Amino acid sequence: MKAVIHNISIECIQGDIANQPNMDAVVNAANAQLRMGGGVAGAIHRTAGPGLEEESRRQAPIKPGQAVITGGHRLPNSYVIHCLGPVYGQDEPSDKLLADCYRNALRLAEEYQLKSVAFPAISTGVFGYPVEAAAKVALKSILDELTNLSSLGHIRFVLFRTEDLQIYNSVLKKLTE
Ligand code: AR6
Repeated sequence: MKAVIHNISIECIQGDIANQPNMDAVVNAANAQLRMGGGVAGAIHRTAGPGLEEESRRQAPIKPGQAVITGGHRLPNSYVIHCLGPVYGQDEPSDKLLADCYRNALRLAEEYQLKSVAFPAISTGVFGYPVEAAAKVALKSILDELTNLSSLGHIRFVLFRTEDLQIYNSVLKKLTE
């Protein structure tokens, strides 16, 4: 599904965050040390090559809710924005920390004057955040920021699983109609 609000398109698709050509940046669901890891971080680091870890670890450690930016190395994107999501039930308040990830990532994208950015469903894998609750926080925090954006024109959510895409689509529909 795709919604266009304030001239900014927000879409949800199913796919691999490490294979998003034509997006200026992809967002990494990182660990605090900005090392390779599994899930999204594994896919991004595998495709980007060792240069990404070399560059990113200089900015580590990061705290839940924080975002930092590096080059994209061998990814088809110029930049990677690394966010540390909250571990559900441990890093509190989880909803605020998850919203901080999206807000801080968008602010970095604006600072670098990016036109497009692709997000994964931060914290919904190893970190255990329930998908529907995470989708509400993610989409609401992005919709709330739209009036502060001037260079970004395209925001994409890349969901790995069919069920997660359905949940994101229905939350986006509810929040925008
Ligand atoms: N593309 C898009 N989404 C993906 C991909 C992919 N290639 N692979 C998994 N997902 P996770 P977290 C989905 O665990 O919960 C790492 O090991 C997945 O189905 O990557 O923030 C780091 O090193 C889930 O819905 O991120 C950290 O230690 C979502 O992406 C820790 O896990 C996020 O899953 C971060 O945990």
